[in-house]
Amino acid sequence: MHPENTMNELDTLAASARELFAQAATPAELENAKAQFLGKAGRVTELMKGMAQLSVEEKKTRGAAINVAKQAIEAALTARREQLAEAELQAQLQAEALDVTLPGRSRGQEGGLHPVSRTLERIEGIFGSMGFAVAQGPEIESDWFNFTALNTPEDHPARSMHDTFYVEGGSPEAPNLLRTHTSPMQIRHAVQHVKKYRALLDAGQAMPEIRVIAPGRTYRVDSDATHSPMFHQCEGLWIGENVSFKDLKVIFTAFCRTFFESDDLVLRFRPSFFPFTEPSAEIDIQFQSGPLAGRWLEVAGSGQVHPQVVRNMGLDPERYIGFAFGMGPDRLTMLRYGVNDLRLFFDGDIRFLSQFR
Ligand code: 2NL
Repeated sequence: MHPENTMNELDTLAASARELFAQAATPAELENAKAQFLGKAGRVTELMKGMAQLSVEEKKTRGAAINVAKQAIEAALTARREQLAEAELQAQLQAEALDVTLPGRSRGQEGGLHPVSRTLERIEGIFGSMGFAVAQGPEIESDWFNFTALNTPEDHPARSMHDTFYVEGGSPEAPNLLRTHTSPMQIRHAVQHVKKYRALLDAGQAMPEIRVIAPGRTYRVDSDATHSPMFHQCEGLWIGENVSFKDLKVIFTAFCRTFFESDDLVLRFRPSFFPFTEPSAEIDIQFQSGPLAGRWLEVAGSGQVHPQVVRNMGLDPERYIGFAFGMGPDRLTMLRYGVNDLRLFFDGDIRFLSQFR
């Protein structure tokens, strides 16, 4: 055989191997193709066998040439194997691809804040923005903080067993009870505040103002469509040297307009009576538009803090004055969402509550 033909023959062999390997679409097809060249009965093996009759010299050149072709075929095989493996991996990755940007699948109904909790958060946010601290404390109170410190006389009906839940602990003269309002927490806050600034006060210097709200659960023996034995209250207190009813009007008007998101809402202060304030006023609001427009709606009680209550805080009522108010977040929630039965808030019926999520 002519050397050039030999080279051509081997080149052609390697080329046809490369072509066949390229045509193999799967690893199995590739292994079959490999057998045609490198297997026991493969073309390269045949060529090797064909060298038997050649001289030693010829075997040298021929053998080397076949080896070059064999190595080229092996290299082509390895390259194609890697190509197919890489393609297989890419196909698998493609098939198992996850879109991590998809929103998660919900495992049923999602929870949310109770509508009254939403109201409490709104109240705290609005008064917080006007410089009021938020005070929270015990729901089981002493008779002193709940009634006596608030100037409520011994024979006041609120102190009767019919109106208030009395609990164990304490003594007949100083019983414990479930607080009937959150004012006791304001007294606690005021007493703490005054204690903190006692030295200033004793030196005749001005004390920083007391500005606080007390939101939370309260309890009274009462149950119908508009009363629940447990209900919420939020009281507010502002005490300083120059705090007047005008400040109460400004603060409470700003609060109502922000809370109800209604700039033209009108307030009315209607004379009333509470043992802990003098003078006292009920606060009514009137919407100018919307489903409740035109009616006067009672939203809070208020007044100038009674001198005896100021004294019970440890302050001189001749120097320190201020106002207080108390409102019902349950009722505010009813007005805001148009709910007409208070009991719906406390029945725990998910069909009702889920509407506020
Ligand atoms: C109402 C009435 C009111 C207060 C609460 C108060 C608190 C302190 C001192 C004086 Cl520490 N007063 N609170 C004053 C007036 C009215 O609430 O009808 N609430 C729903």
